[in-house]
Amino acid sequence: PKVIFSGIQPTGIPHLGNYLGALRNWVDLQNASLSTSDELYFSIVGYHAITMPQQPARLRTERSDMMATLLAIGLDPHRCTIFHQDQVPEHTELAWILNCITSMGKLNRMTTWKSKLATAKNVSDTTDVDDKDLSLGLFAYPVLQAADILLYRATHVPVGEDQIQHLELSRDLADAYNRRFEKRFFPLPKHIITPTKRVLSLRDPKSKMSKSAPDANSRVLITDTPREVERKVKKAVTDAERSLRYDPVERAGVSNLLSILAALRPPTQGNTGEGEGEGEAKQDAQLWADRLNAEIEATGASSGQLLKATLTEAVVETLRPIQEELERLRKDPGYLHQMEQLGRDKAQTVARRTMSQVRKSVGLA
Ligand code: AQP
Repeated sequence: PKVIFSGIQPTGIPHLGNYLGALRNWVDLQNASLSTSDELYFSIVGYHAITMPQQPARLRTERSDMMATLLAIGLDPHRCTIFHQDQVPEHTELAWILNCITSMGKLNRMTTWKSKLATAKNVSDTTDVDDKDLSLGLFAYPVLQAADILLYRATHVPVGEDQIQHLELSRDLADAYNRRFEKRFFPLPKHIITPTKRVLSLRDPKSKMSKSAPDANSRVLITDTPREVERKVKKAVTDAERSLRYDPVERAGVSNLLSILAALRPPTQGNTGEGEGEGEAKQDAQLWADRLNAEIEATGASSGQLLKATLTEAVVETLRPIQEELERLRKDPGYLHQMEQLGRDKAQTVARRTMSQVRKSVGLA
């Protein structure tokens, strides 16, 4: 059986990229696990959230909001272990041990680190900014992520495309640990990628949709009201061509909207999006383009307007039940607290078992 682990930072309300690239896939995996004995761990990674400057009061709210969100999208705390990483201190203990077998050179090559470094250089008016301005914690971020995964001896990790390099590092570290301390102790985790592995910014379809992008119109949050969704989708970058075509190179804006639409409403019957490959995802986006083109032909509608109206409706419909459930859960802090305890206890049992073996193998107490 598989052991599946994935995490999300409590750094704000998830956007459609987080939802389609990761969270919805978690629910699909949970539902698929009904007929298997796969184990599922989904973690809210508070220790990762403090690698960038953070306000304590805000972090507190966002931690519990994220727990409510995970329940609202349909994760079942009795079928999965849903927990706060920062309630299980073994994560930092294993991270330390892994830090000691990770080379600085390897971390220096991580693209997420390099892009944070580039951003830090851009926003500073001095030319000699370097890694002094970013924290050691941010540099070691992927090692903590490896510790999260390995602590549960996970075999599979569902993530978006931006995390593939980090997952390769987890595999390298598992292998390095096994060679040095105990043969075959950690499985080498594999990634599971969703067909919508990279949702792009609505305003700048060259970059990914991201929580930290300064333009709030670049992302749809899962708590956005129908009016906000409509407004943001209306402002999305498209082009002036009469018909639609899925062409991510030449028509990035239109193609991004088509793939979001196809992910939310798979055009082929019986197609749930589950277990789908990249090929089918492209095909689905093109099928939507064909369907809308037929309507453009018949009615003379503008391609951009029709695509945006259809997408708005699909987003609003997808988000409605999630938002209703989220509202209900936010009013019930007692239940959320209870679910946090449940998750922590389940995670801790496994984490303690792994660490006691790790300490022994490494030669520690
Ligand atoms: N645009 C995206 N498309 C597909 N998947 C995405 N993920 C993030 N953005 C996209 C996936 O979401 C999961 C949670 O990631 P996280 O908690 O690390 O969130 P994040 O990366 O902090 O979210 P952002 O928006 O990317 O924040 P920034 O860019 O501000 O740091 C992961 O599985 C990730 O792959």
